[in-house]
Amino acid sequence: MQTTSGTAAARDAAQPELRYPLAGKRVWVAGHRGMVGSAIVRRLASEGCAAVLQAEREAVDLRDPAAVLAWMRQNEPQAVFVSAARVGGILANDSYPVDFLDDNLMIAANVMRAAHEVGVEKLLFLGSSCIYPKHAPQPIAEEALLTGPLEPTNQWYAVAKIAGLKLAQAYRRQYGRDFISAMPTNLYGPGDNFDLQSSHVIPALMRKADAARRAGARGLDIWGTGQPRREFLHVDDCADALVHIMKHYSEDSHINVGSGTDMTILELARAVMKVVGLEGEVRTDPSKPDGTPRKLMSADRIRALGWHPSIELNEGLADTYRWYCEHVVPSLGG
Ligand code: GFB
Repeated sequence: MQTTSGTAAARDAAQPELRYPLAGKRVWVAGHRGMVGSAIVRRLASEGCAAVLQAEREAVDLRDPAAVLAWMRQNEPQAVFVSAARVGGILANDSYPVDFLDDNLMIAANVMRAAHEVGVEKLLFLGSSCIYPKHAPQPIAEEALLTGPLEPTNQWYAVAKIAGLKLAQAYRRQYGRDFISAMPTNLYGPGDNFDLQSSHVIPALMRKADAARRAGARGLDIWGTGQPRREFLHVDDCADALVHIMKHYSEDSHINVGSGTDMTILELARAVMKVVGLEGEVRTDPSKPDGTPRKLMSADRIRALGWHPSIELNEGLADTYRWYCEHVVPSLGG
């Protein structure tokens, strides 16, 4: 039976303090063309912002400090979502270490320095669950940061994201800036990258399964052993969480953004086959890297802040597949 204090605690968790309302604010979504940035722009439509600012890539290269500062001075954002990043799946991370380390360091440093100089009121920096040690205890709490060696395939990206979250903390500590960081788990959804060499696992498996079904083939080829476990979150759930964090969270520590459950890549492959309508077996390829064995993040902190995901994996996969069929398949001539 629920106690009175339990009821009060549940109510407090459901209604966290509104620390930073976005209504009436000029909000910049850095990286608005990406999967996460475009989802944040969609989500902000119901927040009553004065403006949702978007910097086109041709107009400002976020790796160029002078260009970022000039754009910020001209556009005067009050709040910033740093969702711009060079991202990719396991193979891209492993193949282009300079791009993943250098681009992401530059983006984090330039956007935060300019935000400080123009007096941005609140900034949310986005990282990734790969910041945690390869063998962190599961589910991974925020405190596990820097307690052990990283997964080698994505250490370059992870180091850049760790530097970014530390930089946000440093601005908070040295200058009192309200800069915070969120670490989303593996994301998927409309707007994802479906290129087989550089994508994450969900778009890759969806594309391969769709091509096999259209060709009348059976079975799905996956990389690795199929045994690694991953936690997946639909990008619209992620955007909802990020807006929630922007409004309700103002702490030194970064905060995890996840669904709270994980599955093996083999289970994921079967779920994708079902959504796509492909019959047959899943064929593994142990010559390809598995990466981190497991990275389920603790969702305790974000749950305590009153946020829960609402999109089930099968529903999210179906939504993503519809988007793929509508937006990507035609360009493949399929
Ligand atoms: O999504 P993914 O590329 O990234 O791979 P990570 C997840 C798992 O799926 C790995 C397996 O064990 C892959 O071996 N997998 C199976 C496949 N088939 C495929 C396939 O066809 N394509 C791909 N891509 N994977 C990334 C990091 O790690 O996660 C990034 O490299 C970032 O830096 C991102 O942190 C969230 O989960 O292994």
